[in-house]
Amino acid sequence: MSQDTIFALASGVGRSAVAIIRLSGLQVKTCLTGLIGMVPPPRSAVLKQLRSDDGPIDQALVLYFPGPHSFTGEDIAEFQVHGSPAVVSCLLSALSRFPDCRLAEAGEFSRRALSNGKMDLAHIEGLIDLIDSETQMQRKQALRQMQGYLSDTIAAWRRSLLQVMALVESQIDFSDEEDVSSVDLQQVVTRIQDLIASLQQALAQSDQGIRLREGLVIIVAGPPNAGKSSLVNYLAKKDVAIVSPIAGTTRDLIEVPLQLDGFPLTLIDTAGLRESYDPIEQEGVKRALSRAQQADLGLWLTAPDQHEHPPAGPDWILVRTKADLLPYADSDHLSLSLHTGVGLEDLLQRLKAEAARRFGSGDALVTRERQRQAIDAAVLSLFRALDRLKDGSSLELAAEDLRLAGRCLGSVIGVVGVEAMLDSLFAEFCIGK
Ligand SMILES: Nc1nc2c(ncn2[C@@H]2O[C@H](COP(=O)(O)OP(=O)(O)OP(=O)(O)O)[C@@H](O)[C@H]2O)c(=O)[nH]1
Ligand SMILES: [Mg+2]
Repeated sequence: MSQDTIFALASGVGRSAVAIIRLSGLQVKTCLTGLIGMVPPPRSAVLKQLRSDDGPIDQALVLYFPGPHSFTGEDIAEFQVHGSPAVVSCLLSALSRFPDCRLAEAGEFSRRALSNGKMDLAHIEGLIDLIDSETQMQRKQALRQMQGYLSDTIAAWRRSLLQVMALVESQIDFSDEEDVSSVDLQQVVTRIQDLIASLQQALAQSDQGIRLREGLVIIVAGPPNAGKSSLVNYLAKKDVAIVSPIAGTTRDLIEVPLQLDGFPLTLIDTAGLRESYDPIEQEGVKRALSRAQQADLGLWLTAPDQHEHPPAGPDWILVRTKADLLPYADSDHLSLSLHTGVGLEDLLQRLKAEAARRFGSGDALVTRERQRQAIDAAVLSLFRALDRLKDGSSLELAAEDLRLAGRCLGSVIGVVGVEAMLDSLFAEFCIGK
């Protein structure tokens, strides 16, 4: 790891009341002395004039967090300055003139926290997701991960695995003495089975955890003039799409991010599906059909005089629009009217139910594909170990499978075999984190 002292703007870019610039590494004390003439007492704010060789920079609240009890584990200083782009750039350039000091790369502070054992990989993934969270359910899930929900569980799983491994090793040691105790072997088998059950339970909820990070994609499709754009505007609570009585109004895909009960959704308005000679409309229809393939859920809208069926694609909710023009209720459709408001609450309830079903209650343990694959691989190794123990083929090979399972679990929190993915993970961070 580089020995450089790194610094970056930790708060948002642009004008603001306060901007925070953070600094981490061996030169922190030198920089503090150079800029404010002192090193503040640990973890207490001091109000000081920041000065460089060119004169005063700004008045700032300055904090000092000596390592190892800091976010990165190194000495850290924080400058809370006035949030003007000119102040920020003046301070950043003053910092860059100190020896061995440079601007941080994306995620570099967190990467140091990982290297110095302040956080593990699952904590860091939670932190990334917390910064990216847009809805309340996403925030809750990310905060839990950042505070160690998955990490602690992995640690507990690894502890029980270690106990099982110790039992197996002791059987190997004694196996040349006459009787390998079948009681002990049975105990090992039961413990492995219990562990597999907990891992599988976590995997069963992983779809929900992963989806909550990514959001649910709902496509709104149907024949032209069905009222698709009108409904999208209603759900988005703003005029995102043009509405008109002319069939074929919408051509492009219009994506609108939404929140429903704290769950993240993306609603996509599409071109009305019909045969057309207009090449632009044809392209719109092609895009609508192809996007429908990737959506999680579809709303298939038809007006009372339209009887088209939805194309292959996601699960469709059949919606009859313009119910105000309909003399009778249509039992296999959800009927609604934007003119009278009838059926709109039913649609919202239905969407909330679909979201709740697909996202779960937001307490999934596994929230990333990477974690799922590692736990999946651990389960496979555990099953292999079980087979070997049951048919008594080889204790040594079973022990090896258990070790392998341990490595897979270890990779979830980054203790083994994750170097290759770190670069891409930290690139997900903004600079300054
Ligand atoms: N009577 C009635 N008319 C509606 C209702 N909802 C929408 N409309 C009208 O239906 C017409 C078509 O609405 P749009 O939302 O543009 O329909 P669309 O499905 O997006 O149409 P394309 O983009 O052309 O595929 C407009 O004139 C709307 O005002 C409704 O609930 N009742
Ligand atoms: Mg439209």
